[in-house]
Amino acid sequence: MRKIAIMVLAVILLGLLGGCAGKPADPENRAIVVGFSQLGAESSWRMANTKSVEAAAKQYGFGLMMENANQKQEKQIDAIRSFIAYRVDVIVFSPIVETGWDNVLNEAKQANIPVILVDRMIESENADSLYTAIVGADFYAEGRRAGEYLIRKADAEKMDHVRIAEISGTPDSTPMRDRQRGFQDAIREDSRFEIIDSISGDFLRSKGEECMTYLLEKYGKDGIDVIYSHNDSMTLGVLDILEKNGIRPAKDIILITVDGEKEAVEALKAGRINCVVQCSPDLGDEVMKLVQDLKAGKEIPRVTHPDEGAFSDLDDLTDPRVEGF
Ligand code: GYE
Repeated sequence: MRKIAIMVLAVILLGLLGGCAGKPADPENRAIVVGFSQLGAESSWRMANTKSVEAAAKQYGFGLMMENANQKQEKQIDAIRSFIAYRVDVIVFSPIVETGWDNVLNEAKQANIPVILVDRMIESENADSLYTAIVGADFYAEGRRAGEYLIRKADAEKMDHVRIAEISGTPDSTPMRDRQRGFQDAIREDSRFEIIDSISGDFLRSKGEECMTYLLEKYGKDGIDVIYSHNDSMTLGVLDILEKNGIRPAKDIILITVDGEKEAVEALKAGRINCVVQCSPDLGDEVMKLVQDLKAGKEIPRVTHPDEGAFSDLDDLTDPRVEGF
């Protein structure tokens, strides 16, 4: 109860503040309250994504109740239940893993509160009826881009046997599953490539360090040609370990990473990473636009993907569009 009271106060304050800064908030929107369950704060991508949602809610003049789940599914379920109890207008949430949402999303459905997924997907036999729309990246395409880069790189370097170690994201999460699948599909037909190992680093920098230490102990520096890492945070951890061990990243071992945060793009430009596959965290504006349209009774698209590409040492890195978030 106390928590709800605090959230209500926060929403009122946010609404008031929203009216003061930047573009004037639409007074029509003042009454709309969005409940946002963010999954955690595990990476720069996630922090940028949180900021994007907060800024967009403010811009649209919506009240925003935000709860951060610190990587715990139970906490996300609790947050969604509190949004239902408060009777927010729309629930926006970024599911940490794909499965296990049926009960709570059915409760939202019973309460007639629409759900918009942001960033990640859910898996359920009834998925179609459990959410109205999703705004998030096409992770399968990102995985393919990583694989396609590697094919070009192997051609350029005339490599004939390429041993790849994959450091994957949170098990059972959409980016982990689809970045893996896309990458595998892209290189599958090419017999030069062998994925020698795949271990989870949970999208965390500290675990990226642990994974790289483990991989070096197991295979030695000459036993690995490529690290394919599912996000920049883990890759930055990998860089630390390689450099500590006197191994030249991007030269002795090819590094492919996903996200495009500033530190990774700088490392790419400095020749310490080979390829950065972009994943945009700026999803807030699109989400709030959908909230507004939904509340206005308009049809909204079921799936929205941001435009994304990839930057690599085989491209012109002086192009001003090569920039991180
Ligand atoms: O790549 C990673 C974050 O779901 C796209 O989650 C997101 C991923 C992102 O922790 O850095």
